[in-house]
Amino acid sequence: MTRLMLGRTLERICKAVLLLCLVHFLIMMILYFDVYSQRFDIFSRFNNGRNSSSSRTHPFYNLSRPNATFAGYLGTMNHIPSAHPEANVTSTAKPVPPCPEVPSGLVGRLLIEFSSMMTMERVQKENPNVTEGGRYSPPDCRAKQKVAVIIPFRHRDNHLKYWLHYLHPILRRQKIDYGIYIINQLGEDTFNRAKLLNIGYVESLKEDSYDCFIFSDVDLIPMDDRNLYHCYDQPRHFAIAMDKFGFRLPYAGYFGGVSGLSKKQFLKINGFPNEYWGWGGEDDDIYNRITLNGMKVSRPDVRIGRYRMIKHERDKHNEPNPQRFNKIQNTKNTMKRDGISSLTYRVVQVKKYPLYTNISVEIGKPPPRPMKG
Ligand code: UD2
Ligand code: MN
Repeated sequence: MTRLMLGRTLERICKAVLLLCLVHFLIMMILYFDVYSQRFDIFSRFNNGRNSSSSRTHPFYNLSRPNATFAGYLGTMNHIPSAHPEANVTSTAKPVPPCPEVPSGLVGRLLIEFSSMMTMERVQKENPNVTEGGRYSPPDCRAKQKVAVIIPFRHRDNHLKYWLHYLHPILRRQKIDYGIYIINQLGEDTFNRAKLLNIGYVESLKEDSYDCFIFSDVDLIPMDDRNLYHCYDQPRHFAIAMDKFGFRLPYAGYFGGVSGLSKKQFLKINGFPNEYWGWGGEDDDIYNRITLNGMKVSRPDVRIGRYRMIKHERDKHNEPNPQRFNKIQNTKNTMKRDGISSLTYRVVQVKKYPLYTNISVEIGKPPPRPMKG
């Protein structure tokens, strides 16, 4: 009899354990798909918010979103940001206070992934508060600087979607007053990143009185929103710890990826060189310009300046520039004549999209190489 009872109890315990395992497995599956696929928008059924910012109240839902953090997922955050401040703004004419040095809505480390499909429609839905041309200013405080974010571009539409998906919410949380400018090189001649950045400087200033210019590759996403996209006392290098370099600065004078200069700093170095055609060297030239003009590069903490780069092959017509090693030896001589003061180009079209302004330009081609011998 007692044996029978013992057997039954054991059977019940086994059943309960099995059931628990099943429930656990189901939860893991749901989380797995939400994190790695995003296409299975399972949690959105429990979330009535229209945009990504309102989804921030659910830490799990957040994980694969631009607001996602490891800390939030692990429950180690000391706070989860409340609903987006925009929602509480009324139209009373009260003057807004200056924005705080360290915005309170930052979430820290972010989970960045590029495996899910991204569409522009989705990114637009996520960012209803961004106005035409990719403009935004914090509704509840006055930012000290107006920031133009400038992206050199050609045939990277897929990367641009991810960039917008991640960066708009980050910049919003950082309380940046900003505009996004895509400088699109027309034609198939050799790519010229630094010249496009110079054009971005001139063209964005035609749109507004920007104080600060942040130059970003289209494939680079910050992994921490404490890496604040504004200008500093010295020219700023933001992308200091990239996945492709093992999250370390590849060399002391590295200035590639994402950088930021105030108007004054930019003009002090005569802008960027226009004569680097093809891949490489232009970032080192800019670094030389900064140090030769008595400035220092400022950088965030290595734990904060982390970036993920979307994997890609080298583009066509952006082959490594064989002249780059020679050219970077000569910055001291060339910087006065080659720069913003000697910039020539032709704007073919300025088009305002909901999340960015596209400026398509003709920039010419490299001068013919001198004949050998
Ligand atoms: C590195 C630097 C980059 C620059 C470049 C040398 C990093 C993360 N970045 O990038 O700042 O110094 O070397 O020139 O180390 N682009 C297009 N279409 C093209 C070619 C380039 O849109 O056909 C743009 C795009 O924004 C891209 C950027 O130019 O992100 C840099 O080119 P890349 O990504 O091919 O070069 P990469 O990753 O070696
Ligand atoms: Mn790249």
